[in-house]
Amino acid sequence: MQALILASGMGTRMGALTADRPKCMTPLPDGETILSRQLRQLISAGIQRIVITTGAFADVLTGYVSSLSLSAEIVFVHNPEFASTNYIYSMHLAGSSLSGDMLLIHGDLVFEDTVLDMIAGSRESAMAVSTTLPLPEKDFKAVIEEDRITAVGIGFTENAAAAQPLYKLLDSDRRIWFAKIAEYCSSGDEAKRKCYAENAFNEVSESCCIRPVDFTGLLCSEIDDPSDLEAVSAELEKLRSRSVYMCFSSDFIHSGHIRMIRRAAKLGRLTVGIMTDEAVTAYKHFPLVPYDERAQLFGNINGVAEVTAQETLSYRKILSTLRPDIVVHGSDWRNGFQQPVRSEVISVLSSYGGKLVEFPFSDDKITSAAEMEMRAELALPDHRRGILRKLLAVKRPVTAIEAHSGLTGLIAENSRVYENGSVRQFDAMWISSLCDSTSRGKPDIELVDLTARMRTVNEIMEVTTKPVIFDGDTGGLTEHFVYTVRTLERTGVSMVIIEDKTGLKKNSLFGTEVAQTQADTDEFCRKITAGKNALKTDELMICARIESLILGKGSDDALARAHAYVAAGADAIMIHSRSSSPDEVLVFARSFRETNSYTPLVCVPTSYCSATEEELSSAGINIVIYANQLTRSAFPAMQKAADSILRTHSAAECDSMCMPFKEIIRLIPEE
Ligand code: SPV
Ligand code: MG
Repeated sequence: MQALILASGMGTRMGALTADRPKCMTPLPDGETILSRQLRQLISAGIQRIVITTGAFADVLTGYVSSLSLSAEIVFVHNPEFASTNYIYSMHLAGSSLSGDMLLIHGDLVFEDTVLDMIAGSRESAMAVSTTLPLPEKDFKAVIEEDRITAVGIGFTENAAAAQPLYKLLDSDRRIWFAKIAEYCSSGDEAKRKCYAENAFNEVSESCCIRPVDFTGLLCSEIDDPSDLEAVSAELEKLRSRSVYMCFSSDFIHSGHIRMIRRAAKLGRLTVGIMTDEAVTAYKHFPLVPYDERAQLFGNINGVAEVTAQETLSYRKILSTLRPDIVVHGSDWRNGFQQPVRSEVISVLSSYGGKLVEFPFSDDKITSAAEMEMRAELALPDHRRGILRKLLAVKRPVTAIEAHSGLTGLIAENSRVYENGSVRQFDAMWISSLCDSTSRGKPDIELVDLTARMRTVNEIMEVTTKPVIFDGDTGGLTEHFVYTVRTLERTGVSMVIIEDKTGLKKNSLFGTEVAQTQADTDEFCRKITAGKNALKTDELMICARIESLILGKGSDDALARAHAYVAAGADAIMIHSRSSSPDEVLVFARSFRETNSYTPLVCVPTSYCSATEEELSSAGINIVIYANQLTRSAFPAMQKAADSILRTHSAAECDSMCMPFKEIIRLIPEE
């Protein structure tokens, strides 16, 4: 790509500053001139051929440029009629020296590197505009319609944005505009050599596609008179101390991140926020790489001055602490669930004069390829098994939902709701004995054997990445349990819950309506200890489930058992209840926490479904399991569909209750 700098003008409004030199040679505070700054920026952006139009003080200008010993090819095109024409004529004269895509810049424009990057990096023709700056009275405005610039000039106000003469023109647009310019300049009409080149553009704008590129918050100003020079000089001073913030939640670094960091670092001193494990967990999944390592990785990238922890998806707290001048983000968050986060950032920034700079996001392919790879890794048994323990350290409560098949596993894995710019999702999956048995049309009496249960576990694990909590019923004979835990450990299960029952187990929700026997405490303790001793890692957690409340034995019995099971090695305690109120579970949890603050507590609010996660967690519960809701909601839906077909002798009525077949075939993404 090449560049055209228009530097033929007289610059009379600059007074003494242009008495012996062209305006583009006006010195800036840091020792550069407007032109030498532009040339340096263009060359460092990779531009190797630069055409400069000259007019007033042409010799001074060419001599000055050659004294700069630049590494790019510089071509001068002189406009001998500079005093009586406008830059449209200089562009006309330069036209034959140009080919391909180009940048077009007025020689009195001062802009920062990022603005040039945004324009030069645009895939389409582009012009620098600010959609939020007030419309300038005497300077250019661009009319924007459907994200295209349809006219540029001083007089427009409707759908207009402040615009600066910094363009990228793709070859096709350049040809169209320059052909019109040639027509203007060869028409013999003097007025058409004195008008703006944009007058010609406005006649052909329908055939061109120039996109507005928003430079709001960044320096991009023309210098027309000494007061402009003063304002721009002050801006340049400010740039030196400008602070920039951007945040990453990623486990891996790819070329897109490096590009973003490079661009952000050009804006000022860059602090990178790294989302804490807790924050990443809440919004995506438990990070593969822990916070400290991620902070080190990002901290070592060139351009990153500092790293800091961002504790939530919301930027409010960190922005209030750091008060950066600029926040950088990919433009992808304008759509999707992060919109409220973005709005909050804009409002916090505007409260103290900070600005948001968004870079176009073009790394979808790299990101999704890396994410696919990461998902594969997340699903590996050795990775998945330890996640629940890690989750327990950063999140309360951890939530799990029942899954009994690949499909319900996918629902547990992928269900998300977006709430105020944040995401809510389940943390883990519960492989319920009730639902696993029910889906096979069998009673929940340990009739479905371990081999069949493991088939379900594998089916679910094959299509998911979240940790699995396995309902181990009574755990069977201690002599069998020691083998079961090893099988679960090898498979990547994170927790097995065994209930303190003995004999023929029936589902707890029957309570005392059926004959059920609670296990002897010591005997159950021996099972727990044997299970713990059989394990090869300390990642698979053995959770002891207490049935005292179910069997009407009261809270004291439950508490005594809980302490005994913990002493025997239980990694967690599940307290079960079939009461319609959560009170007995809450009382148990609070009492247990009086003497034990560390052992995770698990509960299953099926009968006391009115309990909220907040209520349970504030009493000391760590894991809330929604144990059967997918099975219980699917069954009536299926029953209704079957009844409807039988009743109406047709599938027509039932069709409206069903997912469209186009969706069902796309429900399972192909990898
Ligand atoms: C299960 O889901 O299989 C359970 C929980 O064990 S409950 O059905 O409430 O006993
Ligand atoms: Mg069960």
